[in-house]
Amino acid sequence: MSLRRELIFARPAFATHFMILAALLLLAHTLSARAQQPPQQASTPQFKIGGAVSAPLTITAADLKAMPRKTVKVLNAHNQKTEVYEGVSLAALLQKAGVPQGEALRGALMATYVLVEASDGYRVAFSLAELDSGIIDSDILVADTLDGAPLGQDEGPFKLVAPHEKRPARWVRMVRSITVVKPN
Ligand SMILES: Nc1nc2c(c(=O)[nH]1)N[C@H]1C(S)=C(S)[C@@H](COP(=O)(O)O)O[C@H]1N2
Ligand SMILES: [Mo]
Repeated sequence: MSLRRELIFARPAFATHFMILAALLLLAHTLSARAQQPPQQASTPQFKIGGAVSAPLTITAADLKAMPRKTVKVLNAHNQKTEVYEGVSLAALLQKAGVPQGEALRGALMATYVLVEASDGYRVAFSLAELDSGIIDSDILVADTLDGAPLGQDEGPFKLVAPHEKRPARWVRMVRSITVVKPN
């Protein structure tokens, strides 16, 4: 260490001032970085469709209302109630994101699957083939209403419903994202 540096840092007052200055600079930097961030999006209800798709999408509640609507009447095996869900078919949403359908669904796409994730971390998979109308008539839909009313906080705003399954285990409450996954 040079004599000059030793002299400077040997003086406690200088070291203290130096540290206060450094702390202030850090604080100023943090505040300005925060100010530059875009404001938090007001939580408009939405979910994402992404992964191996040609046109990743963010679907809002309004987008869903504007798409062709489908209604299913189904017995919920859990509560033994007949429920009417309304929403948009999952196949139609995937088509909007550019997922190949019909004759174009071949080769590696036959092993490609759709991961539906909820805000509580629950995840469910469907293969693309079981959502393709050229292979099977799927009635799986992303619903936004139950018995005519918007879905509540613990279920919605979006709920994936697979009406023909015996247990509602692949029904996904609070859908947050739909990701197309092509395995290696
Ligand atoms: N988001 C989310 N959806 C979910 C689950 C979950 O834990 N989280 N559990 C699943 C299972 S295993 C079942 S049987 C049904 C239960 O539905 P219910 O809780 O609405 O009766 O929801 C399915 N959907
Ligand atoms: Mo379950």
